[in-house]
Amino acid sequence: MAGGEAPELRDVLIVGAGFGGIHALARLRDGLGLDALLLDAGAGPGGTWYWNRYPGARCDVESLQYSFSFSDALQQEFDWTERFAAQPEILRYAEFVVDRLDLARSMRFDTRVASAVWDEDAACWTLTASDGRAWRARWVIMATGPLFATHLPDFPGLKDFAGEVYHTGAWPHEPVSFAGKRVAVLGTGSSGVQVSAALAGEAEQLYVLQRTPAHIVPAGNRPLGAAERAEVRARHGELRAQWNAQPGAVMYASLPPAEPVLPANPVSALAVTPEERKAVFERAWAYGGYALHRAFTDLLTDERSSMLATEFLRGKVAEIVKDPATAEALAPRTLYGTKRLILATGFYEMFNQPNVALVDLYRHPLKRFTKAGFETENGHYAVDAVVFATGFDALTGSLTRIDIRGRGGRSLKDEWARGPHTYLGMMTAGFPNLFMVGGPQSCSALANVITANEQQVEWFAECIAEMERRGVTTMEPGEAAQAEWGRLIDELAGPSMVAKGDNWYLGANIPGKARAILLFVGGFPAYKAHCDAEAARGYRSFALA
Ligand code: NA7
Repeated sequence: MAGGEAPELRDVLIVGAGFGGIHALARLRDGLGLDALLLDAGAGPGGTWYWNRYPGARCDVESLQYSFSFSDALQQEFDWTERFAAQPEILRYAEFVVDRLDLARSMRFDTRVASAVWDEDAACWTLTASDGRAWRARWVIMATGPLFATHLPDFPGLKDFAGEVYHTGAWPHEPVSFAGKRVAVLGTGSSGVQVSAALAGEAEQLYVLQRTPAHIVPAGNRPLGAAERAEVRARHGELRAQWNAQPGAVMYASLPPAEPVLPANPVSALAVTPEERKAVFERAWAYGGYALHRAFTDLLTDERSSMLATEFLRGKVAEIVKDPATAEALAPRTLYGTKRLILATGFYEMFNQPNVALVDLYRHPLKRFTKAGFETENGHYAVDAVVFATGFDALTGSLTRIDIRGRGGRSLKDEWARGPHTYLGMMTAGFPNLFMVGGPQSCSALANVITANEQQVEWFAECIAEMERRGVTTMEPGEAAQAEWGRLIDELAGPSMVAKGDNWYLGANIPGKARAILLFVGGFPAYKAHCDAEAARGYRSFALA
């Protein structure tokens, strides 16, 4: 601790100033009247939208839905300008919320929490920052986000590369110019697809390094008008209820009647003629966004139907990309729905530009980086800058990178070495009074994360209120309930495409990470029902002492 001072004592410490942490602070400080303090590694709020400020960064949930519902004032006062908001606007929204709710006075920035240690005798946590400052509190909310811990593979020769190196998930705050430069973007997940499309218009030469072709659909982004905003404001209670009844707590698109919602089709993709199927897929494609998920009922549960969606997307790539070899390499080959669908604007189209080239790492694997660029089995490419869009140690990484020690010094990282154990994705046995927002085994990253976060924050706020009413000091889930939750997580994922690919939902994107189902695949309404049932049972699955 700095200067030998005693750690500041608070009621509750919140880690992370993303949307989960912002809401937790508002709810616990202003709703429950607790002495709450929020700590964040960045210099301002926004969480993932603070760090992922790469060109082209944009949310794949519609702005009118990807926003808080807990405060009417917030819903009424912020003017979203696009159907899918870009990062600067989302960051502005986070700052607006912090300002509007007067939260900054309870936030400490430039504070990277390095450890969290439970003190058995005092029944409280000590959080220590990387610079030695420390705080103590009875409750800790880890609002560290599902997509925070960036992943940079250990590429041979990277330290020899003399050019500029960036990671989409930790983008510099100063503007970066790629004009007149030869740039490589490595990775074609959402981040790689977005940043490449943005750089294609700026870089002199853009190489897109792809290992696995992704499933990509047009976002269908467009400006939002005042009339649309006004309608959603006027009807937001009713619309929120409709959206929250969907598995992903989200609906495409949000604005009836201007743009009627494409109804989920209750028919199997296998039950129609090829012509009918193509017509339905085309309609969903034209609609944009996640409408394709709703084109048929079994795209995410039946491998044959899933492959039909892949086939449809292969055809679309061939229609758009003029060079047949490039089109073939870009066309997805794997099951639809095994990885997160990517919403793009202009990605396939940019390969028709003379300054954009695909480097197919599947056919010609990357050998090494060199001083001047990189080398594949197909030759050497000279570049001035490399942008890594190689993703995140998702869901668990932001927690296991902090040295979290529970009862008897138990290490969370060690306990989760073979996969996370939680109850409701919110608490874990042996780590009392530590709540997670957007953590593993919840439905956060498979749903509209803001809505999922809100539901969790409301749940544990009520939980803390109940502890106060009962006069108990600690709360943690029982091992049996936790084991049962783990079985449910596996069971739900069984038939789903999520369990059938090498994706970050399973930890399969990180070499050496245990493969485990990291999310509740049963949908937001079912997840919420489990949480509500636990509260209604009086938190029987928890030890309250
Ligand atoms: P993703 O979706 O995990 O994408 C990472 C990309 O990086 C993906 O194309 C990977 O190819 C590629 N990658 C990772 N490691 C390597 C190596 N070693 N060699 C070659 N290529 C590699 O991360 P994003 O940041 O794009 O998106 C994460 C989420 O953020 C997204 O789903 C949205 O929810 C927002 P691979 O497919 O593994 O062959």
